[in-house]
Parts: sequence; structure tokens; C-alpha cells
Amino acid sequence: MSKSASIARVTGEEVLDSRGNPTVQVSVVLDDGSLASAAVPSGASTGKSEAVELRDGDPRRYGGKGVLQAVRHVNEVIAPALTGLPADDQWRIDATLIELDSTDFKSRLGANATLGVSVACARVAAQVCRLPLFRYLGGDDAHLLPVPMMNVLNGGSHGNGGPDIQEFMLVPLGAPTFREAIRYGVETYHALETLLVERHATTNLGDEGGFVPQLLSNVAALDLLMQAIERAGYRPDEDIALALDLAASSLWQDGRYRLELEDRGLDAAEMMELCQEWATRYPIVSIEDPLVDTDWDGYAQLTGELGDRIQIAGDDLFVSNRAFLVRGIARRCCNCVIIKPNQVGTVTETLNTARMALSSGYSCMVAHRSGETEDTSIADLAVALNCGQIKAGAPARGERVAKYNRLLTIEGALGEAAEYAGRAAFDRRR
Ligand code: 2PG
Ligand code: MG
Repeated sequence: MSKSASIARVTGEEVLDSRGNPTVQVSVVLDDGSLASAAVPSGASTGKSEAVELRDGDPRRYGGKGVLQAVRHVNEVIAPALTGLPADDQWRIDATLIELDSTDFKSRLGANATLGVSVACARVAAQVCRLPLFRYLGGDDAHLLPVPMMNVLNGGSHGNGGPDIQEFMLVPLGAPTFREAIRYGVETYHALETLLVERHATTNLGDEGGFVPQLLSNVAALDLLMQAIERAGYRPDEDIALALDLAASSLWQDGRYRLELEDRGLDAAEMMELCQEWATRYPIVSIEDPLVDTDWDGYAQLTGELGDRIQIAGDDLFVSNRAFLVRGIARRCCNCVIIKPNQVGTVTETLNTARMALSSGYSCMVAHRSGETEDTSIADLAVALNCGQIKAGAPARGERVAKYNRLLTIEGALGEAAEYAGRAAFDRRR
């Protein structure tokens, strides 16, 4: 990169996410004229210790959800501090953001402000280095296309009127390439739609593009997915497995896990039994957030019982934060970490958490948020990490499809160097 490529201008603005809520978009211009932008996603079922998403709280604008303060922090606090820094020094850029904020959870500037800046800087630096973002972040070895975990049936806080369980995902791990994996998933998604139409059930979509059928029980959703896989001509398990995100913190009410649809409440032991039962009856390779994010002992127990067979993924428990992961590793909680850059607020911190997980024998699943934008940086991040797993919703709705399309492009650009993670991504013998 030429010596002159340093940061000349950083500009934040308020734009909209896929739920119609305001979010932060940042553009960075270098002194050689290069320009790139990034937009920040937003969660609905958020972990208690996520980095702070700064919202204005002014009821006269967007029901209090405006992000003008975060935008002002980009323009008035961050921009002057970054001007003149070399764009390709991501560590220094992020260290500056962390220092400017100087709180544990980015509560001063807002993680929506810091992440927008951090990603936009990485993007523009990649451009100047004439590298795709995944190569800029991951180096020469970045070549592994992740298994797309497609959330085709939505419930919980992402699908009003649907099942209590938040996410039912197709895992096309038997496909030979990423492109084929996408086809397996799309064909099954459409087969699921056909099944629902035949049953005169609604085909409305939830926040992540999956269907939100009205079912009599949560397990009925698993049966539906099994039928859809077969209807599309695939073999459950061999070609397409299943994964769940229970988002159990959102089910937690008065000391029990409340399953509204079935009008019952489960204690922790019963919740663990339910996971065991489902993992035995169905080809499930991954269960995310099976317990409330305060139950570290429960996580250790469940990981001990199930962790050699399936992936137990911690999202709300770890919030992509290295400090929480260190604690989880010491206590043997989970064997997979969900990686969401906006939970921690900078690219460097995100990479650090993921790399610590991978070097400790944990797997990583890079993830979108339920409120998304057309920004595709998580697709590049998954390849940069060679981590083998991404969840970006159903193969429907532009903000979800954008991530899968970006991965198709990456696979094409890599040519023979591309490798599809496939079943090996879920090998528990590591
Ligand atoms: C999750 C995410 C993304 P949200 O729980 O894993 O699917 O949901 O962005 O609402 O936290
Ligand atoms: Mg989750």
C-alpha cells in the first residue's frame, strides 16, 4: 500500500436496517481518494453483556430508536482522532476506538459507532491493498467456504405467532461445494413452502426470511423440516442436517423456560433432557443457546453430556467477547462460539475472540443479526477465519441473500483454491 493512503475523512449517517429501524452507516475516504462504507446490524434477542448499541431514546423520532448520537460520535469524536492514521493499520485504528471509548462495553461512543468505523476502515484498506476483504483480514490461507446454516423456520422474537424456538436451520453439509450447498438449501426452502401451502398454513416470513407457521408444538417444526428435506429429494443427515438456536434467555421467565405454544414451563434439567431427546431423534448437529446466559454450570453439564456428539454453541453466553470466552473455556462451557462483530464493537476484538476459540478447539459460527443491512462483511469474515460455518438466515430477503451471494462470488474468485467446509466443520473429534 502506498505511504500516502491515510485516513482523510470519516463520515457517519443514519440509515435503515431490515426491520425499518435506524442504524449507523459509515464512509471512510483516504487521501488517495479511495472510499468504502459499512453498515451495522442490530439484534432483537440480545445477550445481557453485549457491547452497547447506542440509541437516542428520543420518543419523537423512530420510537426512541434513532442513532443520531452514535452518528455524532462518528463525526465529531472518532473522525478527528483517526484522521491521518494509515488505513492499513487495523490494530491501531481499533485501539484508538477502544481508547476513545474507554468503557468496558463501548457505552460512551456506542458499539454501533465503533463497529461501523472499524469495518469501513478494513474495507477501504483492503481496496487500497488490492485485496478482497477476506484476504485482507485472513491472509493467503483464507480459502474455506463455510457451511451455510439456513434459518428457514423462524419463531421466538423473530417470528410472532410461530414456534417458541427462535431458529430452525438447514445444514447442507453433504454438498460437495458451497454453490451446491446453497442449491440444496434453496430447494428445501421451496419444498417447505410447498408443504405449507398444501396444508393451507401461512407462508408469512419472519425477520430472518424463514417461514413462521402456526404449529401445535415446537417439535412439529422439526418434523416439517424433515419432510421438506425428503420432499426436495435429499437425505436427512447425509445431505442436510439440522441446527437450532433456542435463544433460551428469551424463554426464561420466573425461573423456568416458558414454551408458550405448548403451555408449559421447563426447569433446567428438563430443558437439557429436551435437547438430549431432540439430538437423538433428529439429525441435529448444533444447538445454540440451549440455556439462559447466566447458567454457566448448566452449560458445563450439558456440554459434558452432549458435547462429544453435537455442537453446543454459545451466543448470549459469550457475546463474542474474549473475556467471557476465557471463562467458558476454563469451565468447559460449550464447544462453539457464535461470532457477531457488533456484540463487541471492533474488527480486531472480533478476530481475537474467534482466533482464541479456534486455537482452543472450539468451533466458530460467524453470524448475522436479525436486523440486517446489505453489508456483506460477515461473509468475508467467515472465509478470513477459515472457520467453516456461517448463519445468515433463510435464502430469502435481500439482506440475507446478499451474504450468500457474496460467498458464491468468493468461491468463484478462489477457483480451485476454494474448499467447502462440509461435514468436517462439525467433526467433534477435534
Ligand atoms: C441470534 C441472532 C441472529 P438476534 O440469536 O443468534 O440469528 O438473533 O440478532 O436477534 O440476536
Ligand atoms: Mg443466537
